[in-house]
Amino acid sequence: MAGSRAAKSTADAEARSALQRHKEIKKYLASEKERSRKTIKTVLLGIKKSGKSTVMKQMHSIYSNGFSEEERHKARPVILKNLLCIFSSLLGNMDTERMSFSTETAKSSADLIVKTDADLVFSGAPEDAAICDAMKNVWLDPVMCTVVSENRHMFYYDNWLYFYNSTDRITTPKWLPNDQDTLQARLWSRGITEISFNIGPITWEMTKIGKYEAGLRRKGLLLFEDVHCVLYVVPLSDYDQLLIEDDSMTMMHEIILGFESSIYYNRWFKDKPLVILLNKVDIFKEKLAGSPLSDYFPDFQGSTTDFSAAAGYFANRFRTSATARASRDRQVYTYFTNATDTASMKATMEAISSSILV
Ligand SMILES: Nc1nc2c(ncn2[C@@H]2O[C@H](COP(=O)(O)OP(=O)(O)OP(=O)(O)O)[C@@H](O)[C@H]2O)c(=O)[nH]1
Ligand SMILES: [Mg+2]
Repeated sequence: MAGSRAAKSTADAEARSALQRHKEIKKYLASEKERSRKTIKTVLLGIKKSGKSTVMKQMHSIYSNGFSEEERHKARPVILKNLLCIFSSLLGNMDTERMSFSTETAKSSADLIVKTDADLVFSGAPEDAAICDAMKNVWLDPVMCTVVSENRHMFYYDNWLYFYNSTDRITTPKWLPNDQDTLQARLWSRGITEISFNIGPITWEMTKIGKYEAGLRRKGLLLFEDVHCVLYVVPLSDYDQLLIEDDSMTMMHEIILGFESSIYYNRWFKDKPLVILLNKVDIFKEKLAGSPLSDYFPDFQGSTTDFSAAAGYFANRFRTSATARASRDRQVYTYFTNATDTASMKATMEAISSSILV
């Protein structure tokens, strides 16, 4: 009896010691893994509407398994406001002499939308439901097909059709945005946003600078001090956007000049790898046939519909325009992206992570 108690206590002691060893090994492996982890600090820059927030949201969503319920709840009033702006703009552009609604309900709904304060906050109040119903009534009217096709390229933000086409779903009471809706919610960004995420052994610390305001510039410079690389977002689809102040130039000419002076030759980024995300390839591709690249960049030799040649032309411009006057060893990498496409953004980020910066 006494012998079996002694044997049991020896076995217990051995089990405890094995467990202790197991814990120590686990701790050691975790600390080794942490030691081998590399941190890449990066700043995300680009002109207004280039897609910076969308890239940030993608990183957040991809590397933390989608948006949380709270984040989707927060996106709801933003998207409803986006939708209200879309309807107000469409109705504002509608030629009322030529086009009219087929029902009284649609007409009175349109009147309600036009009269609604553009600063309305969708707080969940009963009035929200009335506006939602009004948007749906207008959306159901056949005249809207003509209005939409006439306004296809007249909008202040690119993806208005995504929300417009989802009006039925979005205006349903208690609708909660899904991941793609949350990603597409359009909110003008201000200030600095930071996120951190892991890709394999690399921890990315990404900082987005919203606007180059005076106060931000100071903070921005502090941030730039220890960055390892710069991510610069370029909206390719701006190749044919003429500047209001000088219609011999497009937004893309201005971006290329701005890239050279504020990024390439910026002393804070000297010797830092520059990763250029040539974004909005989907819109770029769609625009090319109707708006030939050579009309705006006469040295482009390819055919009007040759997407690869046109996209390659810009990749080349960004890689070589500045290097002609500076070090040829400077690391400038270009990637084509559609920031709204989660799978392709994941693949791009992983390619950047593994092939360039390890
Ligand atoms: N189709 C398409 N739309 C895009 C792409 N990237 C961004 N967008 C859309 O373009 C609009 C502007 O994108 P944002 O990410 O808000 O741009 P931003 O650079 O943060 O803009 P600011 O905050 O104003 O500086 C949004 O409606 C996005 O959904 C893309 O690659 N393809
Ligand atoms: Mg933004």
